[in-house]
Amino acid sequence: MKKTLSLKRIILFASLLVSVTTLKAQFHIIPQPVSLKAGKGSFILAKNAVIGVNKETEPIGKYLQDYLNQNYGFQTTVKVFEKIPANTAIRLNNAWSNAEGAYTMHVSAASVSISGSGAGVFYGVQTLIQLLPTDKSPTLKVIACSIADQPRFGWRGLSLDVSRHFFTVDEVKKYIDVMAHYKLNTFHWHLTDDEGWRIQIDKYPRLTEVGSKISYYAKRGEFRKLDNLIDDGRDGFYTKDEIRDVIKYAQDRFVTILPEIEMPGHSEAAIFAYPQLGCQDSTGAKHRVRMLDPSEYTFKFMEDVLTEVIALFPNQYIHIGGDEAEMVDWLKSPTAVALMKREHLKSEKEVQSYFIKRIEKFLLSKNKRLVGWDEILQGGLAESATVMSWQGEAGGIAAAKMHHHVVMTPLPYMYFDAPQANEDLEPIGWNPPVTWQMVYNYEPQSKELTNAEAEYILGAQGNIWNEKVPNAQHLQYMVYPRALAVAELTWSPKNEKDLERFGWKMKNQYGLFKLWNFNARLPDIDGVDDVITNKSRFKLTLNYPLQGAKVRYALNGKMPDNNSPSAPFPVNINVPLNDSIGLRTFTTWTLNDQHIRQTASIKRVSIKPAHEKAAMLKPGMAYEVFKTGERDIAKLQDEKPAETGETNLIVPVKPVSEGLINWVKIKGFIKIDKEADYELTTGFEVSPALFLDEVEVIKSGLNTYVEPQKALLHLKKGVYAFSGHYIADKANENQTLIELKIAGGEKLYPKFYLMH
Ligand code: TNX
Repeated sequence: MKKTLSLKRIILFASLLVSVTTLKAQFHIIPQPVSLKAGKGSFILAKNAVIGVNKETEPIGKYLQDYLNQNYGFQTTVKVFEKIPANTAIRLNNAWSNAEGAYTMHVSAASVSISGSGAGVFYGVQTLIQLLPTDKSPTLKVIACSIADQPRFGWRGLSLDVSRHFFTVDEVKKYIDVMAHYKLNTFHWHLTDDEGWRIQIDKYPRLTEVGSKISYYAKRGEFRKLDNLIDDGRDGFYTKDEIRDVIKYAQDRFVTILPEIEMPGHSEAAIFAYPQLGCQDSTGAKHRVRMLDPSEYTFKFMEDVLTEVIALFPNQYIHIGGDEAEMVDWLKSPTAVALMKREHLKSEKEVQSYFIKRIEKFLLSKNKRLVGWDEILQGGLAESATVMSWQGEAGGIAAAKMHHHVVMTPLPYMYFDAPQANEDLEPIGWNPPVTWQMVYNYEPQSKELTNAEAEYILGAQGNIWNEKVPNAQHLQYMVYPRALAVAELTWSPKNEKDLERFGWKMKNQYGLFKLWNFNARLPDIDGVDDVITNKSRFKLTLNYPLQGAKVRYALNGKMPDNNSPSAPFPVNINVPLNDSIGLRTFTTWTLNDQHIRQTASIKRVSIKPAHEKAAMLKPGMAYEVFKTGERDIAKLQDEKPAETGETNLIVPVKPVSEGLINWVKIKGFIKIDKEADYELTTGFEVSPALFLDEVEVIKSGLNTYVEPQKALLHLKKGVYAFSGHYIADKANENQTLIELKIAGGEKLYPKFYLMH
């Protein structure tokens, strides 16, 4: 009896497992839909299928028709109906919905039906596109399912800096295209900056005649050396017709364009074209003159420019920059000094505030709303301004508390000009690295806000600055796959966040990237971690999620390259280990000859059990908390801890006041009941220092997403003394300090193995 029951249980458990894994294996939709249920069977989309539409959804039907044609060579027909007959293969129904962007989708063996308001139907089509196979077969199989979906935030943004590097209309369209595939809806177009003015303005033709040819002038020695750029720059600008064309293209994809015209700083190109705009008495013509003089000429000029910008862009928002203004220049400008006197402005910050407020007033008179970087808070925030918080979250939080709308785009999480893995192995970028995991874990509605204040957060946005981006392929490499994390964190419900599932879904996007010829950065090889081990033979299995990828590896040698011998995955490495070896890998896949480099070191140590007996110990570990300004842990030797206690894992710490830090020291034993191979890691994003039998097994201070590390230890029955330390901060308050599992097996519960 007992036997049959457990057998039944096993079968039940196994079938549960199967359904979970098949569900996983089929639905890798990004962003994660609000609700998703698997159906029975699948729908076969034929080459000549009919797409039934209403008048309202006809453009979306045509979009889908084009997509199927371009990517699969299908010849579908779009038919307009008042009421679409139920036997139509694909039905795009215009339906009332109370949430912008909401849709439902039902895929049965017979048909696909998508309903929603305009944007909603478009998003349903994007979900359908993600469910299509990515190889070009004569029929396309779509797994049956029911989806109800809608976005969490209205602002799901991605920026593009076309000043530091100019991108052509086609390159910009491709960028918008892929944004739309992931339901991102706001394209922030950074059109002007020091290194180039990129938008035609009829009233001031020199802005483009001169201001868009900065690299030409730099080469002739007439503009400063562009040594902040990785290349010599790329000249170019968009005519008004081209801009209208891009706006239309974006509208067809339910993407709003936010144009940015920088002021009063970052204006070197404009000043180079019209020197009268610059600060009269700045650091001298040979140096950078990037500050606008707050003169009547400048205000008139900028209002004229904005008038033409407003006439082009339908967006209710206009971004006027406002970041990194070198305001000290104003203290030397007779215009600014006179202005301060006339308007009773006490500091250069108040001049900036005056500047922005005047521009805001102008925009409001044209029924437009001002967006600016968080520096516009300095000297007093303009009354109706929306703040883009980039220097961390502080500006955004302050603005939301003042009941201003906010778009969160904070450093480091939303900055895609940072390398996405180990900086020594990645192309040059602004440091430190920002991994997709860091992007994904970002939460736009800070805990510091009340629910009512959090309502002022419109959403979040990923930014890319292109000083170090020499072409469109590299742009795609930098922005993706990280932008997929922005898509999910701005669209999906907060409680649907799942880092592991997202990581898995992300790897399943490469079929689409290949189909679109889109150069997203390739995933890393699984298992290339720094390892500390006490074993004398080391066996490592390297796995890669993309079929047909090649890996080349070397042990203790040079970095392999295109010419090194390659092996298909999985790669098994089995080596005797005396001291330590270095592993270097080089991965290529079919896309654009991109390659990913990774390194790891494997080090042998010896670890002995302690003399203590488990029976004499208490469960949990001991901790001490020091509240101090001292960053060097060694200097805390003689200090008395502010708090002590014991815990099963999470050490409770209260926040410290400005300038102080919480140092945490932990101590105890790990109790091993069964001799086996164990894996010890940490769940901390920035790792603690961990010692086992006084041997350092986890190094402190490493970003574990960038430098993954683990200890692989053969442990006998007994207890092992451990100690560790780390700085407790917001980032690690909910993460697990010590994670122990049987190698390749299940995780163990800390309350069963931690002793002191
Ligand atoms: C700061 S992010 C800037 C950009 C630069 C970036 C990197 C922001 C609002 N301003 O103009 O490209 O640093 O140099």
